Amino acid sequence: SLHYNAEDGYYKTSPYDPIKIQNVPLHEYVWRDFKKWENSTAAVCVITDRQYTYAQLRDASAAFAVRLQTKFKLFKPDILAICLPNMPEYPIAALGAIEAGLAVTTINPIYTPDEISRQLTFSNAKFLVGSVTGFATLREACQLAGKQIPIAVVRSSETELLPAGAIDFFELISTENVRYDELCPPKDATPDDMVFLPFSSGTTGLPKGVVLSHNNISSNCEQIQDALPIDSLQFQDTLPAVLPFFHIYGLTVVMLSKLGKGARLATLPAFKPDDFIKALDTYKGSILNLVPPIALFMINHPKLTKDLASALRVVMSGAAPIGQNDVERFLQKFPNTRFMQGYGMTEASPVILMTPEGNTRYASTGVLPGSTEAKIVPLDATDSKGVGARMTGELCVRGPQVMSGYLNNPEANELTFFPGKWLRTGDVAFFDEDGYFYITDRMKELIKVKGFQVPPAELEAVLRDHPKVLEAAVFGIPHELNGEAPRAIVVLRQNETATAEEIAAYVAERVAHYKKLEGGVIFVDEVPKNPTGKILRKDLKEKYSD
Ligand code: 4UV
Repeated sequence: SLHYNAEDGYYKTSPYDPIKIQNVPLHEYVWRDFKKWENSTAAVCVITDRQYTYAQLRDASAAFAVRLQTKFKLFKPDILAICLPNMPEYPIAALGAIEAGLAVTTINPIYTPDEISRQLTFSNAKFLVGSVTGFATLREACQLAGKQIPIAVVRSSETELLPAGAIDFFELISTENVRYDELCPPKDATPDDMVFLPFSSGTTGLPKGVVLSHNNISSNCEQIQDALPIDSLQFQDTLPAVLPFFHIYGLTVVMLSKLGKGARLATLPAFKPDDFIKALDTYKGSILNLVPPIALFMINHPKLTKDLASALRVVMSGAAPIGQNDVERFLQKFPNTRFMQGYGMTEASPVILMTPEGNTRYASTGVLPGSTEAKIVPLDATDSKGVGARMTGELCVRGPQVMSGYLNNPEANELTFFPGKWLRTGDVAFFDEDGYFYITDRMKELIKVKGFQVPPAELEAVLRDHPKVLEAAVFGIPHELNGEAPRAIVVLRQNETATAEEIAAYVAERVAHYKKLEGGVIFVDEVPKNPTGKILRKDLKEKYSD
């Protein structure tokens, strides 16, 4: 319902009952009901079929926790980095580290050594978990960061060779000869301690460490469960886990909240059409979190018929806008599914909005989950007072899932919160008379490609390193399949010449492939800026989008 007070103006509260704050360590929360399904499958790899029951997953995590402490002397407040594609061992690494009292920073496994080294430096991680194929990249990243940290590597089978210099992850999770009583509970631990440190550029600038606590994440899991229609998450439902676990959507919504409910995660290391279809067909995927490009794939791919997805009951899209007509086309092809939408951001663990039971307002990203409040602050406002129904402005939220702030970054925190702990989303939205929210635009500079973050500031820094480039600015243009594509305008140094291909190739060598300048490079005489030197991003879009 809608409220008003002198300080906040108008603000909305959730239609759901408040959630219960859990106040327990996150691994205990995830395992709270584990007895109910201990012998059922928790995670299975769609490529190799290797799998773990809930009991095996939990025991392996605990074994990992013991060895992190006893073999590597890692304790609170040390940070462990995971740089893995989706696989059944991912939750073992994450929940084991948490049980040892550590916090976890999650790194995109397709990052370049440069990108990884920045996150290692910034997070000051003391231990790395990676894959066999990613090992060389991790070594290079450590070298770039000037770090010597142990790297444990997950082999995808017992026969896959361990690279020289790597630690065998399987040895660290072996339940043989492990003394669980040697595990020391972290000293002075509280449920408000950091448990995850994912990275997000937020409303401006370079990626920053987002401090998320045990209570932030468990609150969001509770909020998600309460807002899910009752029949949409059943015991041993299979969830094709294609959204990457390093991103908060995959981490909380797919991995942690579903492991807490006895679901079966069918993990996919990357999106490949045949593997994805196998997860739906052979593994009988029944609930599915996706991003809009995957929904488009499902609509358009001739091989993926309704019959192959016959087990599929519930689909939830998020991380980027999806068109109402695409939702309708999806439901025409898969009429036996329920289509839901979610909206969130890393800084909110992530869920901020979810469509409720029986929703047919497909243009809406939903209503507020339990214990969450929101207000709409007009873009031209001089204060931070919220306005009423159908008026647009910046969406601001608060609730138990909202981060305490970015790590070591008081300036960014100052910009990101309005007084009263209101998180500014950087998204433009309004709500209707029934409390349904609609995201209409993004005012922050962030570009989203296939739902992934592409911070313009990061690409601008890469471009500025090019010897021929004087200045550059990056913005997003619409892209039919991926949502957006990054485009650069570039000012060359005096007397230099270059081709657009040359500049784009330079960037492509240094960033993960979804950050490539797919939207092209345009040479200009100057970058539009305001008197204080800030890039006028609105002007960029208006002037150079065609
Ligand atoms: O920080 P981030 O990369 O976080 C995400 C989170 C997506 C989620 C989370 C929980 C869900 O249940 C779900 O369905 C999706 O992507 O990027 C945050 C920004 O992404 C845009 C918006 O600009 C956020 O500030 N965004 C996220 N979801 C939507 C969206 C959406 N449904 N519609 C439009 N934009």
